[in-house]
Amino acid sequence: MSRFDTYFLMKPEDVLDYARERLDYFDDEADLEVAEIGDGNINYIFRVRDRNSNKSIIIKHAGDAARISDEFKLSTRRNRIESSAMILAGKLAPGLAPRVYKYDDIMHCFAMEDLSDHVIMRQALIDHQKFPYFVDHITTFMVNTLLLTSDVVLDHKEKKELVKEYINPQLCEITEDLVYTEPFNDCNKRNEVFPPNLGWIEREIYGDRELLFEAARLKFDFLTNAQALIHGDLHTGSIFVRTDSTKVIDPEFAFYGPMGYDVGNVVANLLFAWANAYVTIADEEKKADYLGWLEETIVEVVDIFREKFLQSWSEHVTEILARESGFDRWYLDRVIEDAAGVVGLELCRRIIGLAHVADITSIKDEKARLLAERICLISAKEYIKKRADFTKGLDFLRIFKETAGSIRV
Ligand code: SR1
Ligand code: MG
Repeated sequence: MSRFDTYFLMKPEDVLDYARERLDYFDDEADLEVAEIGDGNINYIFRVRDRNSNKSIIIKHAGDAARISDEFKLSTRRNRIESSAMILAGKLAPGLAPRVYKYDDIMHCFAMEDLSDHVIMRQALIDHQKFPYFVDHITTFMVNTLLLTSDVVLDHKEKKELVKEYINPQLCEITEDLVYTEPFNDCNKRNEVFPPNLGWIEREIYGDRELLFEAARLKFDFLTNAQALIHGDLHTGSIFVRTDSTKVIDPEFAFYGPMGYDVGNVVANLLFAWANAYVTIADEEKKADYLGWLEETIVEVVDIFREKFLQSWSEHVTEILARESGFDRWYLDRVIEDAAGVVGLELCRRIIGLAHVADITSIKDEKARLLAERICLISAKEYIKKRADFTKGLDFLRIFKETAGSIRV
């Protein structure tokens, strides 16, 4: 009998014992230390390191509620989905997801590669760092994980088995509420609006019936379009970067949903970095240089995603009717249209809803933060309402830059 035969919420000392007893990773003589390093909204993340060899590992552990709020009661089994989605992503997109060493369905934790030599991309962008391989890596990750898990490539019965395996109702409900509903209708009274922006948001967002109608259409697409195994939370806080390396983490929201949800999340979170740099970098030369890199990155994420998607389609398509001439472009244009809608939703929800982003909340000057929020929200309305007009990378950038150039607060 071991105390790890029955689930309990582990404290750091328990994790040390767990690593000794249950992981076949450290030597018997290892001198282990542990630190809780998580700052996410949901789980507990521990790093266990052997002081002798400097070998280390990450243990991700699920509690029965989200860390951000006890209101979110969640099954501790959620990291089964997370660890298996991470393993699958590593197979489909080699090198772009951390290695998973073990999943424990009793203690509801899994052990994975320590990425201490990487940093979380959101903070790195706030610190104005550049990542020359990011576009290549993230577009490969998205094309491979999305297209290769879809009906275009997989046998339809095999795909339906995966739909079952990745059914993820509780985490999807969080997204349905926090991304698709509450930013447009504060029905659960959980929104956290920056006070100087409240009147504007009540009038221009909650009061815009056309916007609410389009958000409803997008919500029903998210609820019903089992297109591919999506990451489901692909923001810059879910991406670890080093100059020459990108690792996508945290696929706990994975399920069969619309491909555009992942693409839109990446683009929206690069736009948050743009808004941050636009209002915080004082030196004009530095500002132009960094905004220039972000702009190129945003445009290329869309354009290179398109290129690789069509290439991969031509290599991997198995579905007979999907081979019809022109169907690939028609399908891809729908993905990009969905992505534009999601850009708008993500821009709204990270400013209006419960879960904010540091790109915006770290802006200390009140007027500068208000300006950054308005750039995001005014353009968000266009991404959502006019999503059918978005095809290329420049379409995504243009609306944001035009908005920034035309508003004052
Ligand atoms: C209750 S969880 C809040 C947010 O954190 C996660 O990273 C997801 O983005 C979720 O919407
Ligand atoms: Mg996360």
